[in-house]
Amino acid sequence: MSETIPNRKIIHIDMDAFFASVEQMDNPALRGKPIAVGGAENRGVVAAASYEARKFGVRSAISGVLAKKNCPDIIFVRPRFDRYKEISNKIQKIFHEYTDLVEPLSLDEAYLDVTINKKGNPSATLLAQEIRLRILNEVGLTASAGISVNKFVAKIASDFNKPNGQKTVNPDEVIPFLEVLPIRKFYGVGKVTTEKMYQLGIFSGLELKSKSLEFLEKHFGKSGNFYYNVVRGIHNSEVKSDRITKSVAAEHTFDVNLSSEIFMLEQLDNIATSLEKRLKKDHIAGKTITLKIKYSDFTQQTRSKTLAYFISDKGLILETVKELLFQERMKDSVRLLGISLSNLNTEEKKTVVVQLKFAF
Ligand code: DCP
Ligand code: CA
Ligand code: CA
Repeated sequence: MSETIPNRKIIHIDMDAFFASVEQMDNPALRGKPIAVGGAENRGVVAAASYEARKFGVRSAISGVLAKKNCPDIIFVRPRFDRYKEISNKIQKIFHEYTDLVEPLSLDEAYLDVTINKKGNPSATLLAQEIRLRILNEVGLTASAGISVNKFVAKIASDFNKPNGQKTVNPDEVIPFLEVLPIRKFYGVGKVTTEKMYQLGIFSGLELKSKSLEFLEKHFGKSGNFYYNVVRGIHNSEVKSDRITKSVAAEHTFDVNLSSEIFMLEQLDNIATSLEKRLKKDHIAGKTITLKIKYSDFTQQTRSKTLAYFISDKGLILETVKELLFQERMKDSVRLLGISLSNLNTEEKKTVVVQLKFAF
């Protein structure tokens, strides 16, 4: 096998009985009761069921009629999508305190790449624990998590200790984990494919692995290649972030306009200090330094320089800023100065993640 498995640390977080849990949180009368969100209308379908209702065989996607039949005490609740969206935003905010490599899959779940993270914590397992605790404390809901080397395994693992639990599949456990995994639990293998796999004598990962690439491509087309790889622990799909930080900036507007470069340098020193603080906190470095100047006549100017290497230290930032400051005379007295750093190392994640020591 010539392909290498990149050493990544991926967390998949999924909220427990999401819509139903929100309704039970907001309305104490519903707590501890079997409830179904949706399904009340004529021919309606259940969107979410509380864990109390699941004991009676009430699940999402079944009809309200069947839910009532399985569980006569079921309480139907009207969905409130705005509220779910609001809570979804709150959990996304928490995720972004750990990494900007966050890929939401739906309102209630997301992948996080924490190989490099803002807390500088090498243990993805501990990070997942911390994130789940914060969701509980700050939002009031439980979540489950899966932790592993790629999105595929993390996603499957988050279901293992649900609700309110988590599972880590360490790098050396990935292959045995997938070998004993029932084929219907492979993410991306739906009902129809599961049936087809059964027909071909494939019931677990081990049997899937025994099939050649040609065999799988013949029976499953393009997906054959996907199945062939994932069961070998190969899934290189990146966490596709919805917002990647492109630059970090700090600036200051003065009470009195400055006309002396000496005073400006003093101010730039302060600005560089707060910029450095933010860079260190988020473990960010950059190559391009930009000095922003707003004059008292409200015109604006920017001067930039790109280095061959990443910097985040105040001293190095100031060195370049000074150069930019003296490069050209000021047009007028100055009312605002700002420093920003772009061309960040966060945009080059592929080159920095390899060869990290694994402490899951
Ligand atoms: N949902 C929906 N229709 C479906 C499935 C789900 O509207 N057919 C909504 C309601 C769920 C939410 O999406 O609360 C999240 O879906 P999940 O599949 O993650 O299910 P739950 O969060 O409800 O339960 P679990 O604890 O198993 O994750
Ligand atoms: Ca969920
Ligand atoms: Ca989900």
